[in-house]
Amino acid sequence: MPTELKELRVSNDAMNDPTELRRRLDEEGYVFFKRLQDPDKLRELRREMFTVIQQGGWLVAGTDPLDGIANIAAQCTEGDLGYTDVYHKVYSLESFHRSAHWPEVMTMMETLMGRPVMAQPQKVARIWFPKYTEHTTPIHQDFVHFQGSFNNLTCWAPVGDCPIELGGLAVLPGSHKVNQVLDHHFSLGAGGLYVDTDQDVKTHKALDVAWHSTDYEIGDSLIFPALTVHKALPNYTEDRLRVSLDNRYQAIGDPIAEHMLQPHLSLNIKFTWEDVYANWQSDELKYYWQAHDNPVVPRDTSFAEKGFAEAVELAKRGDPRAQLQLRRIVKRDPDSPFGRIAQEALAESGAGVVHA
Ligand SMILES: O=C(O)CCC(=O)C(=O)O
Ligand SMILES: [Fe+2]
Repeated sequence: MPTELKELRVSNDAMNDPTELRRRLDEEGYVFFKRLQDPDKLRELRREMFTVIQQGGWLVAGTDPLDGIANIAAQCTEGDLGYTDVYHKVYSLESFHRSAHWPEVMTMMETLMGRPVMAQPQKVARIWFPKYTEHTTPIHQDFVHFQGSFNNLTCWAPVGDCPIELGGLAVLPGSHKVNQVLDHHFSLGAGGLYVDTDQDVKTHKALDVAWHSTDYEIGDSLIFPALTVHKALPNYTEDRLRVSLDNRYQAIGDPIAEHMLQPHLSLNIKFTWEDVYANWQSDELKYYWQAHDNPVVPRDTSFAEKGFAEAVELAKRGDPRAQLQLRRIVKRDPDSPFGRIAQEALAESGAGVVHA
């Protein structure tokens, strides 16, 4: 463990003590469990996910998919044209969706919330290439992305062991006590928005703490509410792909943001639940959320719009990361309003539009 990182507090000792678990969640802004999820089930899921990933060309051909040995030449990430070609195949696995409903996870969520809970329809998997650290998930609060309610809980769990160098999740304990959505700025990496904690620590004492993480083992699960500040660590391995589950849970009856009713990464590309369900064996989990009457609230696009406006300004001033981001948007979606503005900004900066 690098010296600047501290170990996550393990809460297995309090697993059967809801009051104490909620106290820890309120106090520390996260709870972490060793082997909350069954390692055998996760290994089976790993085999299925990595087999699809290998068929998509992201693992070295002929290697054991369970080893997760990345084909570096295929490097790409969320937001890249081409990422969804493989991601959406993984996303269509029935077993992947089912894992978010495993009783061990649902029971823990109900214990923590003290109310009946629903897994939000939009499940998320993260597939992170090695030696691609510029695209590491930046410091953020989940609310800007998933919205709905501050009380929503995220459950993050690697699909396999995830030692520090493979780039697991790190949290700032107690940071949820800022009790507000912090300013988020343009960044590369999942979500594309980051909190400048160095800056914000001056106004928010709760941010003046050390990062906590761990050498995750298969089954370990980190659970935190929507305002807890967190980030991923860089994947510094030579050749290993990091894959993790990243699911959200809400109390039944709480509001849900409209985009969480859609498959992940379907805003810029047509990808429907019918596409997801094409090869499912069972109907049990199809549209399961329609049985609940959660108020649906519009997506607040202001966070993403602000990040984009910052990227445009930075790109015009020659910032290479912002220019890279705009090129990716142009490649993905040249004729959208964002795509057009991005093309203009790149032209104005003198940077080419090609070579994303
Ligand atoms: O796995 C990642 O890189 C990002 C995960 C994350 O930020 C989340 O679970 O909310
Ligand atoms: Fe997050």
